[in-house]
Amino acid sequence: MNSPATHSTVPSERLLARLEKATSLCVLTGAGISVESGLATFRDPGGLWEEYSPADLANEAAFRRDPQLVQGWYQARLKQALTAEPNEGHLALVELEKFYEPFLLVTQNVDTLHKRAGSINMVELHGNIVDERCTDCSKPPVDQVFSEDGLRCCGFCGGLLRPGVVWFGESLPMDPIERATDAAISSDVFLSVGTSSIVYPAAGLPLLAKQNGAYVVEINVEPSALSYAMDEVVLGPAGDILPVLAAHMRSFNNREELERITNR
Ligand code: BJW
Ligand code: ZN
Repeated sequence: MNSPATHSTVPSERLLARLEKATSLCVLTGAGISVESGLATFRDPGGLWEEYSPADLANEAAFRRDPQLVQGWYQARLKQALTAEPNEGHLALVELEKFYEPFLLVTQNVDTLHKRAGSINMVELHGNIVDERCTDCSKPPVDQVFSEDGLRCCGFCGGLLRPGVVWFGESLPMDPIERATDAAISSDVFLSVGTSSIVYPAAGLPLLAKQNGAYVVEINVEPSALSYAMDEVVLGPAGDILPVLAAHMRSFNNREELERITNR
């Protein structure tokens, strides 16, 4: 039986010590990390699914039923994502990456903000909103055309264009989920950031990490569906908490480097 996770608004000394000792770090992010970039989450009040249910939008059957609605929704979100800028949380993860080998950032987000922030070792579990493809021939839309009712179609075969994201009931891309699973299993510390932890298989990653001995930490403004399974829950915005972790590792490494030089 798990002992209940420690809940605090600041990272514990234990977490900071674990980060100092760790060799491998795996970080899972969800929509919450992009809130401070001005993007909405899915399930929070005022979120992306307040008006429509996932069944209306994020699955293949819904797309076939009402392609206009789904294409329009994704075009609007694409515009928002490309206008948004990475925030302090995204940037702190870019810095944390430098202190660990191996490091893997596993994101469920489709907004491309991690990539634009400069994260290198990362996988997009649910694809991204920028890379579209044809539902019939799978080609990217080089020559987009419009149907009579205004739908965006493939210039090559006339098939409907769809976003390159993973909808409910669809398999996750093979390489990203394999890399994410390996990284979770071999991590010394696992951070689960800004996710409600209800969508699988992503939500299974912290559990896998925990079963394999990692110190598992949630960073979220409120408890998630998996808080009970965490070693520690840090309650606060990702854009406030992650920079504290990055700053700690920066000064720890500077101290180590100074000691190494002065002991020479
Ligand atoms: C802050 C903050 C701040 C706010 N700072 N935090 C096992 C058990 C049960 C079901 C399944 C299972 N395995 C598979 C399933 C089925 C299904 C599933 O999980 N269903 C559950 C909902 C019950 N999974 C799938 O279908 C997956 N495919 C699959 O498993 O394939 C194999 C298979 C095939 C056929 C049959 C069965 C299996 C695919 C899942 C695809 C998910 N796709 C979406 C849409 C992507 C496109 C798009 O963007 O439109 O991905 S759904 C949506 O949810 C999106 C997200 O990536 C994902 C997760 O959401 P996230 O990021 O957690 O956001 P929120 O809004 O839920 O939470 C935000 C959090 O942030 C909150 O906690 C806030 O508190 C917090 N927050 N401000 C820090 N400032
Ligand atoms: Zn086509």
